[in-house]
Amino acid sequence: SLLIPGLLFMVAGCGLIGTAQPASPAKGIQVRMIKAGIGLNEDHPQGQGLKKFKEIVERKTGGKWKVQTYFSAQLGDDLKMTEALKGGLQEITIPSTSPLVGTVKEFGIFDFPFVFNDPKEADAVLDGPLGQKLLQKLPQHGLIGLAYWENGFRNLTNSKHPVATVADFRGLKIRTMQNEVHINAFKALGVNPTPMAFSEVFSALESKTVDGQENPLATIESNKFNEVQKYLSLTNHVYTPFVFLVSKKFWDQLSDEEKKILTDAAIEAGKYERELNRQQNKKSLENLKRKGMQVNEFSPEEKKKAQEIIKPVIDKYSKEFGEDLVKQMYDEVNKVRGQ
Ligand code: KDG
Repeated sequence: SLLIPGLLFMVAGCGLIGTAQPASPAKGIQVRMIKAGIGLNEDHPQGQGLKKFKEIVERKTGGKWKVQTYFSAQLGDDLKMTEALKGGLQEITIPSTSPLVGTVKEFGIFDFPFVFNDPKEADAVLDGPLGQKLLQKLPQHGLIGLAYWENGFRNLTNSKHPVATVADFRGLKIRTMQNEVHINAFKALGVNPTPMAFSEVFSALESKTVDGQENPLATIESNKFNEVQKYLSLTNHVYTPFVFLVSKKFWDQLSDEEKKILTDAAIEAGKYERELNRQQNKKSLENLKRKGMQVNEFSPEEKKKAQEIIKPVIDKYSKEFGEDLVKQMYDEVNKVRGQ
């Protein structure tokens, strides 16, 4: 028929016009496949947040983007996935800031114990000038940081005895994140710290390679640490955030419209995740008690003592990360407190 040659001509014509145009910058929304991986499992608020992110992005791109989600360190631990982002082999990961100090050492200020009193203070500082200043240190390392999500206040579990005083820390072998502040702060308390990736923690606890670990309540429950840990001490010793990372190699291919969709989705899903995590932490405390964990408080007096003991470590790292930056953090916290 007459129709077919006409169609062919049109297709060929489009092709010609297409090649005549400059290859970049990308316009509109392209078809893209995105690999997003995290260390925690699908049930954890972080997993739910990642699923929410997928749903938002796929909807806003009219299905042109497909987000493939990988949970429980299927693509590797925080460090491995972050390296994959730098190399352009993976598009998204959401690690704790703690193991990222090898890339941007200043993230270590969030490893200082007892900085925030509640999650709202953390939100204000992370979403404010200081948090944004730190995100801007990422692009020179091949990473784009779009938002902070909540990991939360960390609490100590172990299989030996309740930790209710600073003296109770002595002699315990505790898994820590791969981070010098954590390692040295625990050393100061007389702990034998054993840094390792999160994906190895359960079996290290089960085989008694370590006596304990520390993580937010939602993580302790969703990873069933209660099955291999008897004692839970509500130390709330540090608030470590998650940071939503995108590969810069990927980011640089995106149109402005795509960048906006991605950024908005990371923030919106992050708000959802924070809220979910706060609710889950309350539920997890009840669930962990019900499942047989012996829970104790860690009093404000003991916290003060711990702070005194750890102070030389904090002073040392304040110099290393920049005293101005540390001061800015405390100033911003005080501002939120209205002081
Ligand atoms: O997905 C995040 C996890 O990989 C990890 O960052 C969790 O806080 C964590 C830990 O203890 O390693």
